[in-house]
Amino acid sequence: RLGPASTATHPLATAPVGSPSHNVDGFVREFLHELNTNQGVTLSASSLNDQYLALASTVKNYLMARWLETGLKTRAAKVKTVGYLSAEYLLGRQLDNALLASDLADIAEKGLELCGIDLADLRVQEVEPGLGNGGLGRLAACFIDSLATMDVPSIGYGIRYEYGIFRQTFVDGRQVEQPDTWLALGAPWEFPHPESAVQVHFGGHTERYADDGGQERTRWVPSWNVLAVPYNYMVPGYLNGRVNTLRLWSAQATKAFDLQIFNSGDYAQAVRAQTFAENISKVLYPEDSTPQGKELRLQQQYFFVAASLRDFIDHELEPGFDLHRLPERITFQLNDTHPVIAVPELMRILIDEHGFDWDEAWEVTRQCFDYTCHTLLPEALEVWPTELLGRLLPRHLEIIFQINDQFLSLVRQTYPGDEMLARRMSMISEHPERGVRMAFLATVAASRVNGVAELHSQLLRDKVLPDFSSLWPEKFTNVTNGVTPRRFVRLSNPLLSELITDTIGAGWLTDLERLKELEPYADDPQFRERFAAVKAANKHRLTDLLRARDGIDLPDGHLLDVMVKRLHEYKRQSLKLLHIVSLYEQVISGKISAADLTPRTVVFGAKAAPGYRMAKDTIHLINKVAAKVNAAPELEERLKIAFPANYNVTLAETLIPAADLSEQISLAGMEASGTGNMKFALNGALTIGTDDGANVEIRRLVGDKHFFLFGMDEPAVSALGAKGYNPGSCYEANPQLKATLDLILSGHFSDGDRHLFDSVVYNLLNQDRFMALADFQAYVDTQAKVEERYADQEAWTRSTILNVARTGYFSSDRSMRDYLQRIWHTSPML
Ligand code: GPU
Repeated sequence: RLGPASTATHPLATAPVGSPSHNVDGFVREFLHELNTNQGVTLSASSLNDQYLALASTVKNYLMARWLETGLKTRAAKVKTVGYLSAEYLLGRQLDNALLASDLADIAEKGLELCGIDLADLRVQEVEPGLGNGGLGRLAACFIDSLATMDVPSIGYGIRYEYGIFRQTFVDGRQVEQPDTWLALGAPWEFPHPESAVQVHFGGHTERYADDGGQERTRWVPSWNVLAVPYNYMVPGYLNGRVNTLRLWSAQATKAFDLQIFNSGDYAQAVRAQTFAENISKVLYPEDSTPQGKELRLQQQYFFVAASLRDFIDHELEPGFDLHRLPERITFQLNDTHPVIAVPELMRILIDEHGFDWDEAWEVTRQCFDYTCHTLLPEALEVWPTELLGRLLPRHLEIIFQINDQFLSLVRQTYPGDEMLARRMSMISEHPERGVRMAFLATVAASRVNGVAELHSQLLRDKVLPDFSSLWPEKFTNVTNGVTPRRFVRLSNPLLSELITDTIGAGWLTDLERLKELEPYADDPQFRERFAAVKAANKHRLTDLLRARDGIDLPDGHLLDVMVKRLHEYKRQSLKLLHIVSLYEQVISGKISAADLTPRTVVFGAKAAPGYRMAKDTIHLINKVAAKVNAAPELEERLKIAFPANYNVTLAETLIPAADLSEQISLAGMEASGTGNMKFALNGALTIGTDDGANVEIRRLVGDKHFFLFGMDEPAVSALGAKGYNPGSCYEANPQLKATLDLILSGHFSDGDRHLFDSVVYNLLNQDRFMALADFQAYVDTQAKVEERYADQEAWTRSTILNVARTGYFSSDRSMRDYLQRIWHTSPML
């Protein structure tokens, strides 16, 4: 920091200057001013991009006073802040959300019109910040929106990746990844603060020394460092005047690097060193629900966590604050294990830098952290090799060993003689190499550990962390995920929002349980007609988008069946595909006629992790099947597949409101929660789903009659696994399943190549870890029930209305309320 910026006593020095006038005139002035002064162009000479950037600046200017006031007010109140630590924030486009939160949407539309500009043309200029992979990153974005809307002081901390999640393209049906250059045309929403950069250290060794009082102490002597430059983003609450901060860190080489460049004479080598430092925030790891055991990834994790703790302690707290009282002022939420290195980092700060003794430091640290687990897949739990940790963060590894020793002595004290248990619970695993189990470290350190849906939290206790939940039953809790209704209802579905407000009045957007008031209207034929008209209009909106975006033509009048989520075996896109191929096979082989089919378009949207072979092969297969099915005259246009590339938040916003059927078909016990499932229900789609994740709660709320449940439940899955599952016997026993798989194996979808999809098909036949074949018949039968209901449009619409009316529970505002009560023990600052 450069020290106090000003000691001026003039009132304007401490209060923000006023906002532009909140009317069309004021808006146009501000917009033209931004265009002239920021973009350096006149209106008549401006490009669309100039106009978009000027519009973004204009909206920011309206929010600015509120942002500054929020900071002043929160600091003065000295209340507890929620520090959300997340390696991912999948934000989606910012413009519409900022317009909505500042109540400027209408004013901007009219003002721009006066300037001869269509707001819609500027919206599409924005490249969404895709700084996350999928559900986990999008959840973080929903949570910070809700915290701001609920007036909770909070800071989101994360990484400003220069390249976000890759842009997916298809070449001959195969996924090809392109870099996501989201910053290329300007980044109008961010506020870089290079002057507030903090140093983050790596490497080196530790030493013991005696302090002035003769006490033995430890210091870390690191061997290299980088600068972490904060980029602040506004997180505006909905019409409530609060604007919180999202602080994302960008890596920059330190001056020491620059000096080396100057002194060494080896210019190329020095620049390489700079590149090395700046690589840390270069790119988002495109992994989802699989850990990346890469050194750079660990560097990223420590980089953003160390910068965030430093930032909070040195810059958010008042100078001289007594860190023994830190838990009164911050509660850090660990979004999965990615930020867990924050635990030994806080211990190091307290002990090595502030002279705390071990017990004091531990007492503070464990009160400062809570941990959310987002998975049950054993292979998705991070384990960092001690060799790597020790090389990159030697002091942290020492501290982890000491936390572990202390923890294991507690275990031995509590369960004398049970050495097996102590070994099972150790944070250090010995196979296949020595490594730190980050989930165990998080569980030991955290005050509270939560799963993300009721079933998931239960399985977390029973299957992933059973020893820990016996030791500390009260530590474990559940908070079911939620989604922000501002983005995923109001902005993405304006017609439905209008209909809701028309029917039950305003106020539901911040009190989503009020959707219940729609229930009686499910029986009102006039309302049903209006509701169905909204769905039809949303389908047309999607049709227009997909034609322009992807050159895809959606047929009219089809049941729109949508499966959008990361491509993962456990999510079972392959089961959806088998259903389609089965229908197709029955028609081309003459078992049924095309007239028997309910006209249906299946939409897929899915990215595969670039290194995940099976997922990429599945994408290839879907595209190949799509090509064949879409061209088959036998189907008489009654079955279509659309697979638009590069599914992202922006596409979701148009796709979800258009959907009739939501596919949530993971193997029971595998999907921690799901959040897409909630978005679909809230937008009037019916779910076909397994008894998994938050599906369980959706079904309980909407009622069995309005949810298409199929397949094994989790106990059945476990039992089958224990008994020994043989997918081959499903194939042999089910002639239609056999015909379906045989058609793929015959080369029908691969121009006669009988081996192109061996990996996918033989995996299903021989291994099928996620038991797609076991659930095939139940799935197909339940799809027939879907078609039956769809044939009765009045009954269908009635069910969709009840889905909307009964799923207000899934607002992320409710999730935040649960976190506040069960975990953070703090309240909104009104
Ligand atoms: N999830 Br672990 C991710 O998106 N990425 C991950 O690395 C891990 C979990 C998802 C879960 O798969 C999904 O079920 C859940 O709804 C979401 O996190 C948010 O909790």
